[in-house]
Amino acid sequence: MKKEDLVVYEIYVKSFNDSNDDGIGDLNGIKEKIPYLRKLGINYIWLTPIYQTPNIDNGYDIENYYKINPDYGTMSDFNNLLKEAKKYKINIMLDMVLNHTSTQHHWFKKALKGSKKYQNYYFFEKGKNNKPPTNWTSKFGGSAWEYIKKLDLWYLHLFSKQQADINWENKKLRAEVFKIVNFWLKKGVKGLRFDVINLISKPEKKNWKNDLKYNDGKKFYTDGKNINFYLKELNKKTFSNYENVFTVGELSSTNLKHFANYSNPKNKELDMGFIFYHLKTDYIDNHKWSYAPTKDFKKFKEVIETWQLYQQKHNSWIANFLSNHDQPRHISRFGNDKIYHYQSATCFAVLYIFLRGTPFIYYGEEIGQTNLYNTKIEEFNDIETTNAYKKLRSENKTDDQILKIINQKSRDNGRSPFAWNNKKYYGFSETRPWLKYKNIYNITLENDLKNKNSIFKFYQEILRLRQQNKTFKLGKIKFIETNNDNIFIYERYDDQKNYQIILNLSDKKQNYKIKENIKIIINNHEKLNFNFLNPYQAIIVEC
Ligand code: TEU
Ligand code: CA
Repeated sequence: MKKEDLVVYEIYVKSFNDSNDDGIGDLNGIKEKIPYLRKLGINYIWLTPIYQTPNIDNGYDIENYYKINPDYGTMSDFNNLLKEAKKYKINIMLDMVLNHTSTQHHWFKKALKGSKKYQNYYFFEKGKNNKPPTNWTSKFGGSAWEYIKKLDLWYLHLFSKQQADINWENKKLRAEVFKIVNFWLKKGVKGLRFDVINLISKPEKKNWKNDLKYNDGKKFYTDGKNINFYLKELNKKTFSNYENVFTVGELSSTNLKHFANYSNPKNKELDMGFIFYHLKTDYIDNHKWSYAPTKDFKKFKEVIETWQLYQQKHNSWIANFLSNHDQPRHISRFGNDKIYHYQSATCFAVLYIFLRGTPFIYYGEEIGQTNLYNTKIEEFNDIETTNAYKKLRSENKTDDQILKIINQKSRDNGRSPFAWNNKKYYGFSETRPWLKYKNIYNITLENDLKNKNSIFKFYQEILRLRQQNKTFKLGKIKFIETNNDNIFIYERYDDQKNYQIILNLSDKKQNYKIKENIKIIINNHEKLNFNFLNPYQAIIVEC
C-alpha cells in the first residue's frame, strides 16, 4: 500500500457502537461494524485514544499508555479487533498523545512526590514574584501553569491542568515515548496519528519568556526549535522499522513551510498532516467562541487553494477532512442539514474527497449526522466547552446568548452516538448513551438506506471512483477562478485524464455555464442544466 491509497475513517470510540449496553461505545462494538466499514469503502480506521485515562478530556489525558481503557474493553478485545479488521483488509491507526500525559500518570505522581528525575519528565519551574513563570495561556482557558504548593513549583499544561506537558528535551523521556510507540507497532498497528505533535518542542528551560504580543505563548512552542530533530528521531526509532506504517501529524497553527518539511518524504518525518485554517474561517476576529451569523466561502476557498498548491509544489501531502472530533458537523456548519440534507452532505463530501491528499472521513458524516441543537447548557460535556461557558458567563453574557454560541461551536457537536437505526437509542445502545443526542431530523443509517437518495451509497460511489482512478490519487491539482464566492471548481489531471470538480456551496441556484458534450461522472442532482448549478450541486466531469 502507498500513502495515496489510504482512505481513513475516524471513529470517536466512545460514540460509535456500544456492545455491552452501558451507554459507552467500545472495541467490540467497533468489531461488529467492520463489515459495514468495508462496505463503505475505507481501508484504515483511526481510533481516538483507547488507553487508560481519568477521562477529563475523553482519553486525550493518558494515565497508562500500555493499558486499554476498561470502558472500551480489554487488551484481548483490542487484539481481536486487529484480527477482524485484517480479515477485511482494514488497518488500524492509533492516536498517540505524546505532548502531555494525564496528571494521574505514574511519572507525574512521582514528580509530585518530589522525584527530580520525574520532575524532569515535565516542566516544573519556579514562579516569578508569586506569579507563574510566563503569561502563557492554556488552549482550554486560563493560565498554562499550575502551582504546586508543597514543591513551590509550577508545571506547564498547554491543555487542561490535568494534562501536563512532557519534556522532550529529556532523552530518558524520549526513550520512554519510543518504547510506547513500538509496543503498539509490534502488535500490528499500521497507522499512527500524532496529537498536536508540532507543539512538543518547548524553548530551552532557561528561556521561558512572557509573550508580550499575543499573551498566549504560542509562538514559543509551535513548530519549536528541535521539532524536526524529534520527529526524525521518532521516525528512525519507531515506525520506520515496520513495513507499511503510515503517520499523520495533527499540526496545530503551523505554517506552509513547516508543514511542507514535516510531510516531505525526503525528510523522513511524517507521511502527512492535518491543518485547520479552513475550519477557522467562521471564527470572528480569530475568536472561536463567537457566533458566526453567515457563511463566507471566499476565505474558505482561498485557504484550501493556497495550501493545496503550496504542498503540491513542495511534494508534501495533506490529510483532507471537514469534520473530526474537535469540530462541529460540517453539514450543519457549511451546508444545510434541514432543507438540503442529501445535497449538502454529498456536495461537501465531493469537495474534500477529490482534493490532492488523503481523505479522512469522520464517523456519521456518511449519513449526514448533524450538530446537537441542545436546549440546555447542562447537556454539554466537553471540557473545552464547559470552560468556555464559564469564561463567557464571566463576561456577563446570558445563558441564551451562550447557548447560541456553543451550539454552533462546541466539540460535542461532533461526538454524538452514531444513529444506526430507528430504535430508542438509535441502535447505538440499549441504555441511555453517555451524551444526549436528540437527532432532531431523525437521521439514521436505516432511514438513509431506504431513501431514494442515500448519502451512504453516494459515499460508496465516490470512494470507489477515487480508489480506481490514478488521476485522483496522484494527479495534479489546479483551481479555476470564478467571480462567484459560492462556486468552487478545481481540476485533477495527469498525462492521460482531466477531471473537473464543480461545486455550488450555497443553497441558491448559481449561474454557471457548463460546456456541452462533456462526460458526466458524478452528479448529486437528478438533472443537469447547462446554464446554472442547483443548490449544493456537485458534479465531476471528464474533459
Ligand atoms: O486537539 C488539539 C487542539 O488544539 C484542539 O484543542 C483544537 O484546536 C480545538 O479543539 C479547537 O477549538 C487535540 C485533540 O484532537 C483534542 O481532542 C484534545 O483535546 C487536544 O489535542 C489535547 O490532547
Ligand atoms: Ca460499552
